[in-house]
Amino acid sequence: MTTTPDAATDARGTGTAATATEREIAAAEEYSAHNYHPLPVVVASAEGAWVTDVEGRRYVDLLAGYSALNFGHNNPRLIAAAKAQLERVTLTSRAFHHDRFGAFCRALAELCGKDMVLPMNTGAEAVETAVKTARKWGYQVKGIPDGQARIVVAAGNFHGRTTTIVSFSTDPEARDGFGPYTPGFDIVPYGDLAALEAAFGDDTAAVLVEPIQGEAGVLVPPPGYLAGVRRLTAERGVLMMADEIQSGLGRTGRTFACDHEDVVPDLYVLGKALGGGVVPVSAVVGSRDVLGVFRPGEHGSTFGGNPLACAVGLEVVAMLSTGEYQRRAAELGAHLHEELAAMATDGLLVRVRGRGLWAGVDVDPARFTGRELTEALLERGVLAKDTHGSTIRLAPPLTISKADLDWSLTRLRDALT
Ligand code: IF1
Repeated sequence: MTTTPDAATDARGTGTAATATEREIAAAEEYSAHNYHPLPVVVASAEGAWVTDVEGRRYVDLLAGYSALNFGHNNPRLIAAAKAQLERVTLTSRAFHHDRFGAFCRALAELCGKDMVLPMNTGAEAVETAVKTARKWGYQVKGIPDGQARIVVAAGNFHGRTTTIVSFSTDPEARDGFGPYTPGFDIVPYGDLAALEAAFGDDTAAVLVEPIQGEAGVLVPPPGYLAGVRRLTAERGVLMMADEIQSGLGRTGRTFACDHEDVVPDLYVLGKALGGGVVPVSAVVGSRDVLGVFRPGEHGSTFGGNPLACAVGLEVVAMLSTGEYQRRAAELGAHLHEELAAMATDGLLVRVRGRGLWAGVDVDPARFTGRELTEALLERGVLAKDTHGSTIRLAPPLTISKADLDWSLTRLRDALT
């Protein structure tokens, strides 16, 4: 048999003929740290809600980069904004001003109804920024004795993977083996206002909370919880910091998940979709009396607020300011939840949670692990991601057509039957 040298040599150089998929997976296995266990699909290109693998097979993407791809793959407006900026200037560092920065910060502040923006890159960096803001504000404004500031967080949280952030994780996988841990955090059950109030002391600077917990399985808190957090924090002079990195920017059918309870936190923590799936863009957004605590040299990042990030982020904010994507997420989300509820009624699913185009679906652990279900979906042309146990999460791009959504739901029903 004649083969090309490429096809005859896999990444281990053992000379075994392999498919393009097998070769790529072998290379990843051999040359990358094993901190992920991806599904066995190798994506080569994508458009809208669809991705194509190296063998030419097509899949509907129901993960959408954990909501980073709210506007779909290769969104023409975002790609055009990025291309135009690529031809001009991509990086200046914050040592100099550049001509995309002010427009982006102003537009994002306006979208949030706030005064100021502190741009960073990844979600974890934005969360770290919020933690530093809370501490500095606690000392400078609230008068907490130096070094004593505390931040209340919720059990089951996911806020990122830095050493400080995993210090207040309750997930052994995320946390164990990475100590010593950063002190200064109090953990209370999610959705429990009495426990939150009991955790408040004179040294409490802030509450950090996901309005809907993603990693925990798209957990929607009891009605009134967010409004209660807002009321209690306001009463006690504590900052409310909402991690809307995954829940924000249209996903739940409103601009922010906090909007569902008419709650405006002191700080919005944003990421993922803010970069349109093109570049990493994150930010903390707040009022002048909170974000105004920073002085030059106290915080920053080489890449935060770079021209390319600002050009893409500005386009993202412009797209969100019409409300069109939020409406789509609300309408298609209602349809998604109706269809999932019907599957639950038919006994195919155990439980469904979520809001807008975002769902956490529990299956019978005796029938499937979440991983097994995502593998069955992969075979049927649908990409989804499991989370702990027998839960999968569904978060298609907000741009998905109803027909494509229905196509993937038919595949889900088939996989479950
Ligand atoms: C991974 C989860 C999703 C987040 C919230 C901050 C961050 C995230 C609410 C940090 C990141 C990601 C990261 C990704 C898996 C993923 C995730 F399952 F772990 F929880 F989306 F559901 N706040 N979430 O959801 O943002 O630093 O990653 O930009 O593999 O770690 P980042």
